Amino acid sequence: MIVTPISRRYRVFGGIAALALFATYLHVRPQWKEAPFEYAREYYHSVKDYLGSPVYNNTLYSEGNKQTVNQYYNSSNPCANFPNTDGVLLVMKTGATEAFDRIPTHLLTTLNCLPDFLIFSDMEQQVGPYHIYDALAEFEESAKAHNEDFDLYRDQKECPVSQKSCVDAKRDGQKAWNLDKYKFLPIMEQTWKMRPGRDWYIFAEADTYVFWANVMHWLKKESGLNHREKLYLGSRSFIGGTPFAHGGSGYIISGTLLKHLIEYHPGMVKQYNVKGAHECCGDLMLAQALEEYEDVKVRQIWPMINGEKPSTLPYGPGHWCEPIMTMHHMNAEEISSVWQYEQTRTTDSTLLIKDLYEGLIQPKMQVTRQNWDNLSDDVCYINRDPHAQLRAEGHLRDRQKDENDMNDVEKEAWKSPENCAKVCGSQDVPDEEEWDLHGIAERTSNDPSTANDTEVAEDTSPSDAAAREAWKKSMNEKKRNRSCFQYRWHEEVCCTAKSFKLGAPKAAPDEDNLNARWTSGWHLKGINDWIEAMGECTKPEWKSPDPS
Ligand SMILES: *[C@@H]1O[C@H](CO)[C@@H](O)[C@H](O)[C@H]1NC(C)=O
Ligand SMILES: *[C@@H]1O[C@H](CO)[C@@H](O)[C@H](O)[C@H]1NC(C)=O
Ligand SMILES: *[C@@H]1O[C@H](CO)[C@@H](O)[C@H](O)[C@H]1NC(C)=O
Ligand SMILES: CC(=O)N[C@H]1CO[C@H](CO)[C@@H](O)[C@@H]1O
Repeated sequence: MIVTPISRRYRVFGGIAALALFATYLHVRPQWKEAPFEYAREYYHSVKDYLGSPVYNNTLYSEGNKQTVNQYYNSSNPCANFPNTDGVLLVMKTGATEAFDRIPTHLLTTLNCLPDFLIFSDMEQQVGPYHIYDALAEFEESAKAHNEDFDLYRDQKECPVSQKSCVDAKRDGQKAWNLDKYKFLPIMEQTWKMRPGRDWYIFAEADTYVFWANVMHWLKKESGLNHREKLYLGSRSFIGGTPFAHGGSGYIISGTLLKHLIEYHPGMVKQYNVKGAHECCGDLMLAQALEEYEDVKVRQIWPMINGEKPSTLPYGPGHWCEPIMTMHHMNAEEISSVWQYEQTRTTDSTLLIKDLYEGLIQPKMQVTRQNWDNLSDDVCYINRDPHAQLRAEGHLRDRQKDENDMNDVEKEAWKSPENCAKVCGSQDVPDEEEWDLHGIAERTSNDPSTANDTEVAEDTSPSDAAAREAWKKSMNEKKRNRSCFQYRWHEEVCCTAKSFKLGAPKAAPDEDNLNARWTSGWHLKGINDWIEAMGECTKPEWKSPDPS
């Protein structure tokens, strides 16, 4: 065959093209295997680039948080400050009845920036380009067959319309919970099969929010932990004396521990699948398996791994300079807000619990809210009348202050929301403007509760700056030592809290019965005094895991 110059050119071109294709294949192949979601993500990003850089008013921005969040939300490059998550895999657990309510918001926020993750449910499902795996697919038929807990598993496969329509018609949320516990150990097994050999595995639920910058920084820089050790970290709870990492808060397992648990004990998952029918909870069973087979117990890293959300977190002592790594009970809207907050902070410093308060909660604080429960229930004041005592809820009755320890304000606190509000006020310390040095001496000698400070006052002369300084220090200590920040009043039960939290609305009573209305109030002066006395957090208080 005669080779014309043109066909030669084609052949050279073809050769080069083939080589280029092959090289591209070699380059891309590991990503296919490792990161099945990379494609969708890049497509998404290229489409967004094409659409331009959307910049919006930041809906979180308000008078109260101008210092901490930006006025505008530049949503064009959401993953720019996202940490490198090499070696770490997120495994999210959900249920078929809730997946479509919960998963999409994750995909639009944090999961959008993770190169790889796994989502497990109790049915195989598809959300757009993302696959949700059935954690129970390999569960033995014999263990499922006569187990009522699997009714939902069977029913939802039969559902001819959307899961939500089938569930709404039955209104039986308990069934999803009953099925949930069986997923934990099969998820461990399938995760190791599908994504073996990662350094760390982070397990979360569909209502858990993960603060990735803090998690990665802690794991790699601050924790001093080695993924080659067998580690199980989380927020520790107990059931029947057994410690376990609370599932909803999220928990962390080292790759080495997961490998040992799955590879070295072949019958383990099967054994626990059967055992599940007699246990309450999957997170507890996981802890039992880790202890039984690997002799590993959970190590406590609460409050970094946290079971609350921004509106229920008890801000105050012990919840301030600590960095936050996870939150729980987050609905879709809350997940989106916290993500938006992360995206629009004015700083990239470590996100502390205090920052959540300043960015998201402080702007919502006001003196009182009606039909509101701020979750005040640390110390209670209830009418001593036996009938009133009987009416009050048991756990609140148990938290009553001993009458002999009450001051006059506390004795009257149950009578009305206004009386209840005064309890926190009785812990106030005078403002600096109010205490000239004579005032200091006077107060000290008249007020037995400040007996500690007598020494300070004794050698006080009106010009003594040092004494003033010492007094100030002691006032600051008092501000920090406050044990009453807010109150809640309802049906002659007054309770106060030793932390401050926003809480949630309560239904208004049917008739206009003021007594039955929930009233909540915040002692803003006390809260702000405490915050001021705490000062800046000089450094993040990372928690070292308690020894197991
Ligand atoms: C942004 O907020 C300002 C007021 O702060 C308002 O006047 C303006 O209409 C808002 N823009 C958009 C696009 O919503
Ligand atoms: C938004 O961010 C993108 C990418 O980070 C940047 O190119 C663009 O200039 C920003 N837009 C505004 C208005 O700041
Ligand atoms: C702080 O409060 C505790 C208990 O309420 C009390 O025992 C202690 O003396 C207080 N310390 C100061 C400096 O007021
Ligand atoms: C909304 C909410 O969590 N309310 C709680 C308020 O506090 C009482 C007493 O502790 C609880 O029973 C409620 O569940």
